[in-house]
Parts: sequence; structure tokens; C-alpha cells
Amino acid sequence: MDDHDVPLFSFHTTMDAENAGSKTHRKIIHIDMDAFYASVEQRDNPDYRGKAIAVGGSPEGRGGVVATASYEARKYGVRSAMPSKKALQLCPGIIFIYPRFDVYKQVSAQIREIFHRYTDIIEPLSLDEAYLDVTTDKQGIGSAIDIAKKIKATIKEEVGLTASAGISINKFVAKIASDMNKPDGLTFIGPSKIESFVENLPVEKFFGVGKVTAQKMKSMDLHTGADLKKLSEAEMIRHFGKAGSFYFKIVRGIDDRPVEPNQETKSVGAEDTFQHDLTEILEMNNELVKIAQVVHNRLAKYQLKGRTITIKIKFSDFKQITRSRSFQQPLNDVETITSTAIELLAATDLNDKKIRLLGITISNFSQQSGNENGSGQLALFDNT
Ligand code: DCP
Ligand code: MG
Repeated sequence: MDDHDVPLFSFHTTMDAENAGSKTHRKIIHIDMDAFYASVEQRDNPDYRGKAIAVGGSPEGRGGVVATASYEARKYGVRSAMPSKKALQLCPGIIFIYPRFDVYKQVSAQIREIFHRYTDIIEPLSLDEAYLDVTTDKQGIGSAIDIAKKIKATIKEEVGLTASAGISINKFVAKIASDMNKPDGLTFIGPSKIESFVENLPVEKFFGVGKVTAQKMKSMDLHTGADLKKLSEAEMIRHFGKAGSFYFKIVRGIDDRPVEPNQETKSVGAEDTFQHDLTEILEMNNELVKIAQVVHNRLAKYQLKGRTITIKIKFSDFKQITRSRSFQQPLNDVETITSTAIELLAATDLNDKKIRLLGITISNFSQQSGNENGSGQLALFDNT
């Protein structure tokens, strides 16, 4: 441990087992439905049960992408955002199903109503995923593990679907935990386990660490939380900029972000910092194509359409500019996002400057789209 280490979890392990319970800690549950769209389709059509199915995309169509795949299809390597053509190659018998967003939204409202039986501090991240703060729960149950068990059982009984739950004292750990024993998982990571949990975590799992940052960390021989912990806060900031102090905290299991109900999604974006600064417009356009696809996937996941497309350009001297265009109609199609981003870049006077980062953001969402009941995060933004 270095001087900067914060003795956060220096209480007795006896408080731990059923803890998240001591007054000093919050009790956070992260719930995420299993293979959400696909499970709804299997629930509603017995023919699809036990079969490899993909929702979204059609192999005959103009190259759609898979929104999600059933666990049976995942065994073949089929994944969200994969071109349906590729899914068909990997899993020849796969059945493609047209999405029924109205049904998914209805299920989402149903599970949210179940959450409200235990707490009103609910922050939905998408239709199938939410954080719950159950530090004090409406029914006085007290144990976050018991609440998560009840929620899972109720969802199964009343909605006919399985969910996975992660339970811890903060959002970051709870979210990773919910993914650890999917499907139908329940994972509790108590205060005394957080330190070793975070130390063993690969760097790319840390909140906010995108592909490029992860690569940079690995090139510095930093592979796990334990490696990151060896850096002082000053070193973290020197290597990773402003985000460095956030990483410094999170690698010590410290995440004070509150569960925020009624958050409205303001923007969805993605950006990429390049290994080498770009000088050729063709290269830049190629990068914009890739970033647009990531943005499109995120919009699809959150069921959002926006009217404004913004590109961000950061030059090698770290100066940064943005250029935007707004449309009459909200949109989320990858073609318009890509072509608009390329046009905005072409119309920008780059003065032969080198570019270290490009980003695309969609904002100005239509009232009707997305999570009407005020869900989502303030900015669904991440490195690609
Ligand atoms: N989704 C999408 N496009 C993506 C990712 C997801 O349209 N690129 C949609 C379909 C998913 C839903 O969002 O069913 C929820 O996304 P998750 O990431 O939670 O994935 P699943 O619930 O399908 O699977 P898992 O069991 O891994 O949570
Ligand atoms: Mg899910």
C-alpha cells in the first residue's frame, strides 16, 4: 500500500456476511434481465424455447445486426451487435425474430413496478437494467440479499422471466456482480471482499476504462486492479488525465455515485483516442464509421432517437472543438449518423493539425422515444 491508499474497508469482517447492513454502508442492488428480448420471445412463443434465436436483424435483409441472442445461440458465439450474416454463419439453424419493442417496454414497466415495492430510489439504465438503493427499504426487510431474492422470485412468478442480481455497497461493484453468475444469478460482494475482488479485476472491467485506455494500461504492464493500485493518485492523473483520479478511487473500491431516480438521458455517444495521431482524412472517416456503429448500437439498446448529431475533434495539442447538425426528425440509423459525422468533419477547417481523438454524440431526444418514465443516465457515454 502506498501513502495514498485510503483505509476504506478497515472494519471487522464479522459485520460483513449479511452486511451491506451496517449504517455506514449503502445497500445497492443492480438488476439485469437475462437475454432480455430473446427471453421475452421465448416466453411468448413455445416454439422458440430451447432454441437458438436472435432478435433483430434478418439474414435476407440489408445486413441488420443482432440486438440480442438466446443463451442457446450464445453457445455458438452469437452476440449483441453482431451482423446477422455472421450470426447465421456461426449458428446455421438460428431463428431471426422481429423485435416487439412495445412488449419489451411493457415488461420493463412491470419489473419497475416490482422494484417500487421495495424502494423508490431506482435508477433505470435501460429497459432491462436498473440500480436500486435499498439502504432503507419500504418493507423493513433490511437484508439486501433477501430483497434481491424476493425481486428475482417475483419477476419469475409475475413476469415469467429470469433476472440476475448483483449486491454490494456501491454501483460499480453491484453492476459487475450482476454479470458474474448469469443467467438467474445472485451475487453478493460484501465490504470485506471488495478489496480482493477489485484487485483481481482486469483493467477493462473498470468503470470508464475503454478500449484505448485498457490498451495503454496493458502497455504499461498494468493488467489488473492490483497493478493499478501501485500507482499514486498523481501518477494516475499524469498518465490518464482527469479520469485518473476517478480510477484511483474506484480501484480502491470507492464509488460514491448515488442511485439517481428520474435521470433523463441527455445524450448517447462514443469516442476513440487513437494510438497515433491521424493526419489523413480517409483514416479519420474510417474511424468515424466505426464510432458511428458503436453509437448506433447504444441508441438501439436504449431505444432512443435524437435530432442532433455532434462530432468532437481533439487535436494533438489537446485543443478540442465540436461541430453539430440538427434534424427535423429524430433519428438513430447508422447511415445518417455516419454520413453526417463525415460531412461535419469535411466542413471543418483542420488547418493541417493532427487529430488524437474523434467522437460522435447524439442528443436532443424525442419525447416519445426511450424510457419515458425518466430513465437512463445523464450521459450514456463511454470510450469505444
Ligand atoms: N440490446 C440491443 N443492442 C445491443 C445491446 C443490447 O438492442 N447492442 C438490447 C437487446 C437486449 C437488451 O438491450 O436484450 C438488454 O441488453 P443487455 O446488454 O442486458 O443484454 P441481454 O439482456 O440480452 O443479455 P444478458 O443476459 O447478457 O444481460
Ligand atoms: Mg440483460
